[in-house]
Amino acid sequence: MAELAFSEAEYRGRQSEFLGQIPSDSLVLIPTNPHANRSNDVHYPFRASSYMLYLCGWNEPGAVLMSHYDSGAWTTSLFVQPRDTKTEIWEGRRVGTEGAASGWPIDEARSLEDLEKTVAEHFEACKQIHLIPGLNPRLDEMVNSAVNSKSRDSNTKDIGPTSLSDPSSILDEMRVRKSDREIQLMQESADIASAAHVATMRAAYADIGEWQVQAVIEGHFTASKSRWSYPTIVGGGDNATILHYNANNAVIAGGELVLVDAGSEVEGYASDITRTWPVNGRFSDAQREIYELVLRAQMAGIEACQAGSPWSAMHHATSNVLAQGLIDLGILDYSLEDALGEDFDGPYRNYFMHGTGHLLGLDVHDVGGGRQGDDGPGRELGPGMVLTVEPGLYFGSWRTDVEIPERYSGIGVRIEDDVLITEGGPVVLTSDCPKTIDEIEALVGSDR
Ligand SMILES: [Mn+2]
Repeated sequence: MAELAFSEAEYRGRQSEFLGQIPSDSLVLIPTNPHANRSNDVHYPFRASSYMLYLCGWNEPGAVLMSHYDSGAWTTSLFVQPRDTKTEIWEGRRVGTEGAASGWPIDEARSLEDLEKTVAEHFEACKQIHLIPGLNPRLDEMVNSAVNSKSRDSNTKDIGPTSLSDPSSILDEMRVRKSDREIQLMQESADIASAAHVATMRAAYADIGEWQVQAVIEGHFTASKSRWSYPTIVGGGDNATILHYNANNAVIAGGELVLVDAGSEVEGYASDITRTWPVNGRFSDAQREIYELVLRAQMAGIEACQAGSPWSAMHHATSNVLAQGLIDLGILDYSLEDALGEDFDGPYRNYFMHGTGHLLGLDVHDVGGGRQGDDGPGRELGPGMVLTVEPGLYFGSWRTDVEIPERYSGIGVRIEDDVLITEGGPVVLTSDCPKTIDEIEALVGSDR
């Protein structure tokens, strides 16, 4: 096989676990992402769909993975861009059908030029189509018209597909628990991101630009043959109180905190780290009070990441610490019970507006859900799951919806680590990234 992220046996095992849950009178179609257009004739860097990476590791645009059942077994075909020297001179070398057939964990490789004809032939032999929609408009259209058409053949001879479904929930469930090799790749991604955060702390100084912090982070990703797994957030001062801030174009004054939320990816697997620190290397008393509270909440959240606990356990653990801390600092004038409110939706949420974490994997907000729902405590945590623990407190001076205490106005703090659930307790994959006040004060600006 080509230099793929996983062994052929691991890819084949995933395919058979997946197809084992699909009725044999089905045709299965898994397209990858298109090569997205940026403007005019320029494209964004290509990133394959996570399902395609998961099932066979194919990393070129436009491909379609097709499985059909025949003579007692599933056959999996991959439709790929064929070799084409004139196009390759401009766009880069292609693996092509022969390369795909010999190097990838599939039964046969075909040219995308034959996709429509081949798929149409297979329609006749199947009753159900399982397609991940929204990725390949031409395929969506073909499949919809095949399922909806009332042809003479389908009316009189009962030929052709009659139902269409999206198989992604089966794959999502499989992706929730990571294999040993997946965990290894996620550890590599966590190590790169940890080192990148350390590098930015070392390189910081008063009046540094948010974009310069971003450059150090992303420069480290690139130098490590990695790239970001989501757009880097660098928010100085008040900008840290905007959860998905990414303008990254303001100067961070000495005395202000900067919140850096950035992660890399390795073979498609994401890391996701947030650190918050003073650009001049010294926490003020007010900053220290909020930071220590968020850190205590985060440690309590990590401790709650135990196999067998409900998903909601870590959110409840962080919420308890934050609400009590807000009372102790005089920010909330309530009993703990009232500050937490019914269903953990009380006034402490004025300053902590998001969830405590999410699953992490091939997607940064990974599939498989898990969050606390209206009707229960959410997914049970189990070995092999990787999730983030990321409480925060935000006191945007610009807020008009709630009262912002003067002492803490303009402070936003979030601390985020990536945690692997094991039978022996939580393992912090991002533990190489310092987060205590002493460690941070020693690091920030130490390159200068
Ligand atoms: Mn996150």
